[in-house]
Parts: sequence; structure tokens; C-alpha cells
Amino acid sequence: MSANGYRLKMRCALVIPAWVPEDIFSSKTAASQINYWQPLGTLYVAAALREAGHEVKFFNGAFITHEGLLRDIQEFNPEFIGIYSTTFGWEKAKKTAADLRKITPLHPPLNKGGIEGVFRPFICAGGPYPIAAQEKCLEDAGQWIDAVVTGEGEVTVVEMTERLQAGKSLSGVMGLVCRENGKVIKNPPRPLITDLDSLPFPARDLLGDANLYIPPPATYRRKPVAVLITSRGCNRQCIFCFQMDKTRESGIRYRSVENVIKEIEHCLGQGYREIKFLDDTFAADYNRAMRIAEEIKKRKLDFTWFASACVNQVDKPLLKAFKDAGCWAILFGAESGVQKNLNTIRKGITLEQIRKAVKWAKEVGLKVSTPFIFGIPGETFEEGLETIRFAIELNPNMANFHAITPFPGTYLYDNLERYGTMSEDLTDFTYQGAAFIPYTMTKEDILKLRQIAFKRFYSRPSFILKRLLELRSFNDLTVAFRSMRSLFWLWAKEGIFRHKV
Ligand code: B12
Repeated sequence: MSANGYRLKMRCALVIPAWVPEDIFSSKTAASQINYWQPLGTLYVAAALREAGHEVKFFNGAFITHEGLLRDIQEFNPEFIGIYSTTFGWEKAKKTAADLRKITPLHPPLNKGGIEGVFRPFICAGGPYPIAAQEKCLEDAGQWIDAVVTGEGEVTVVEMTERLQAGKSLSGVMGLVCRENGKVIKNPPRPLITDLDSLPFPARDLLGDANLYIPPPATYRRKPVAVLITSRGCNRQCIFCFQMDKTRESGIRYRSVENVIKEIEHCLGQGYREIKFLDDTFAADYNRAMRIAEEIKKRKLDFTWFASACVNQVDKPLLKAFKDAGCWAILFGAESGVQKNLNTIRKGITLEQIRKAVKWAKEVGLKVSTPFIFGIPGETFEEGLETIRFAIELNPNMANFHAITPFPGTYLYDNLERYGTMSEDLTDFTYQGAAFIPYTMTKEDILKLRQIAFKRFYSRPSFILKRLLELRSFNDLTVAFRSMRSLFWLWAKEGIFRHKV
């Protein structure tokens, strides 16, 4: 027991606030769109706290109600609580902190932090929104939250818990904004972790039933599916993308191929059969990507995988190597069918490069997924229709049609007035909510384009026939049924989007 009553082995709860698919999607189509990838970032923080000797439990509100979450956390009775938040999830994160504060502890008080006689767990927030909003989160959440982690969490949370145990001030802990004796302390940002190989593997064992963490239907082949990241950061300048390092000056930090392979083997040892690589650009280093594929093949590692790459960083031999190593699908960020709009979002690719990459991927037998976005600054409704025509011309196996979103911390958010207007409602900050409206379109235009896009792309008889001919398992059948149901509601024009067109 440390001098100020914190156990040397602190009980640390890491929490994803409660949310349901209907918070983002219409109830009629949520089943065919919902994604439950593992919360990798939070699992990295969990692994770091555990490696520092703390007892860590993970509570995921994607699968527990808010009340259930509060009950389970009360039972665990943590001294340290870390709450994850995206922009969309911030209101929920605040509510979770507020209600956790109201929970009366199950055992007598230990530290001097709180009011005499009442144990007061230390609550901090982390994740994309706190990283972008920083002290604004503290002001907004008032007494409910004690600190905000303003960058990568692994080192910061361990240093924080050490200071708490020693009863020392948190002043000077890099990558942290906190409140002490009523005053807000903004510590300097923590440099990004360069030696990623030094980090313990994400604590996936804390997830409980791994089969709960399934990607959207038709985007995985085998279960359970793990997500894994082989590098951090991106050196591209897309105006809508949230990155830890806004400037991108830190570029991409790579893990060694050996370290990546070790984690893959670790996941296979845990029973995973598919891996989704979360790297923003898996092939940014061509030779490294080739080596990872060759190593997977050489070691005959039995799993299927899915990765994202940039169209001008791949060629046919690399995609063939991916295929031969168990990759079954590749996601190319196509975004728009109009070159002017690709230039506006600073994507740094051409329509021709998109056509070539999709063609090569198909030729080597990979399934292709291409997301598109509507509402690009300067985009017209007619250009939006051109993007739909381009999507149909490319004819990928999966296409998604999002609304561009000005996430805090992005270039689009920081230069908003130049481009358009933004919703005040943080729950609109999903790829569906149309939180940004360019001066050249209306919100209805964006929602209409998404509706037309899904309807035209997925209702083509050739596409439906190809999907039916590809059915191989009962799972495929359920996926097809869900997609047909969404398609029906699409046509029925009823309840497809939260916002009426
Ligand atoms: C996995 C993932 C998911 C998973 C799991 C999310 C979760 N945690 O519950 C699922 C599929 C459920 C999901 C859903 C959504 N997501 Co998502 N998701 C991701 C993705 C692809 C990877 C996150 C990751 O693990 N990164 C790798 C790790 C190493 O980095 P990290 O997460 O930043 O973690 C570090 C720090 O943030 C911090 N940290 C992380 N967690 C915690 C927790 C605590 C307590 C602390 C102190 C620190 C801390 O330390 C970590 C290690 O250094 C990111 C894109 C990306 N590349 O980051 C988008 C991303 C986080 N998602 C995003 C969005 C918009 C959504 C949705 C709204 C999508 C939608 N449908 O519309 C929903 C909202 C869900 C919600 N409850 O809020 C945006 C958020 C942008 C923003 N500023 O809000 C991102 C950044 C994508 C993007 N670029 O636009 N997502």
C-alpha cells in the first residue's frame, strides 16, 4: 500500500462508453453496416498498465448497457479509470464519467483525493477526441474528469499512475492535461513513440469473447478476427483524416517485420483465424510490405487477412504476393470520381491510378473494397453523381459511400470557414452524419447522393447475381439476406438514414 493509500498494484478500469448501432445507423440497416473491430489503441494502453504491474479490466460499452457498465465497474472498484472517446462518443464519455462519480464505493476510502470518507477513483479520458480537444475536454467535463491524455497513452498512463501512487503532482507528465487544486495544468505534448517494437502486444485477452468483435458483414472470411497495426502515422496530407501528428512531420513509424510476425503468431496462438491490418497505408514501404507477405507465406501461417493500401503504392507483383500469403481483400481509398475533388482533399492520387490498382487486384484474385466520400469542398451534386458512375465503372466487390466529416484535429476542421459549415452536434461526427456541408451543396444533397449511391451500386442485377454465385457458407447466406433487406429499405425509401431526405 503506497503512502497515500493507492495500492502498489492499482485496479485500473479501461472503458469504452455504452453505444448502440442505432446511434449511428438507421435501425433498418444497422445490421448490414455495423463494425465491431477490436479497440486496439485502448488494448495497447491496457497492456502497458499491466506490464507496469497493475490489475487491468476492460469494459466495452459496445456490448454492455450504460447501467450494466456502471454496475460491473462498481464491482471491480477501480482506483484508476480511463475512458476512451471519439468525437461522436464524447457526450457518452462525459455521462459515463459523471455517473461513475455518483457510484458509492464498495469499500472504505483509501486516499486523500476525495472528500473525507468517500473513495474517489482518478478518472482520465483518452482517444481521438481528447487528443484533439485537450483542455477543452476538462472544461467541458468539469469535475467529472481529472485528466486528459493528449497523445499516445502507453507511457503517459504508466507515468501518471506512478505519480498518483507516490502522491506526487502530475505537473510535468508529458502528454497530459490535468486539474490540480482547481487549476488546469497543461503539460507539454509527449513525443511520439519511435521504438514501437518495445511495446507489449495489445491485451486482447481482456476482450472476453473474441467472436463479438466482428467486422461489417461481407468484410471478413474467418472468425475470430483480430485487428493489428504494423506501423503508426501517415505521411499523406488528406484534409479529412485524423492523425495523432497533425503536421505529419513524424511520417510513418514502422515495427520490424520480425516483431509483426511475432504478434501474428501470438494472435494465431490465441485462436484468431483472420487479421485486419489497421495501418492507414500498409504498402507505404513497398519492400517491407513484400517482406511481411513473403514471411507469412514462408512460415505457412494459417490465417486470412485484409489490408488497406494507397493506389499509387502498389503494383501487380505486390498484390500477387499479398494474395499468395492469405490476403483475401484490399481496401483502396478511392474517395471521388472527379480529379478536381481528389486534388481538393489532397489525396495525391489520380483516377487512372485507382483504375489500375483495382484492375490489378482483381486480376490476382483479391476482393476489392473502395470507400467514397460526398460533400468534398467545392463538390457539386452533379460531380457527386459522377463519383457514383465511377464507382460502378470500377465495379469493386464492396463500396462504401460516406459523408466527409471535419473531425477535430483535421486540416478540414482547422480551416473550416474556407470550405463550408459544420454541425454543432458532436453525434453527427460519424461517416453517416453529414457534419460538414460545403458551400456548393446542401445537407439534403449529401444524404440524397449517399442514398442514390447505395441503391444504384448494390441494385445492379450483375452485382446481385455475382454475389449470389459467390455464396459459399451459411454465413454468406445471412450476409446476403441482411444486404438484401437493407437494399429493400433503400428502395422503400423508408428509415434508411437517420436524417430524412
Ligand atoms: C478500431 C477503430 C474502431 C473500432 C473500435 C473503436 C473503439 N475503440 O471502440 C470500431 C469499429 C468500433 C470503431 C467505431 C467507430 N469509429 Co473508429 N476507428 C478505429 C480505427 C480504425 C483504429 C483505432 C486504433 O486502434 N488505432 C491504433 C492505435 C494504436 O491508436 P489509437 O486508437 O489512437 O490509440 C492511442 C491513443 O488514442 C491512446 N488511447 C486509445 N485509447 C485510449 C483509452 C484511454 C483511457 C487512454 C488514456 C488513451 C487511449 O493511446 C493509444 C495508444 O497509443 C481508427 C483509425 C486509426 N487509424 O486510428 C478509427 C477512428 C478512431 N474511428 C473513428 C470514427 C469516426 C468511428 C465511428 C464514429 C465510425 C462510424 N461508424 O461512423 C464509430 C464510433 C464508435 C464510438 N464508440 O465512438 C474516427 C474518430 C475520429 C474522431 N476524431 O472522432 C477514427 C480516428 C477514424 C478516422 N480517421 O476518421 N472504430
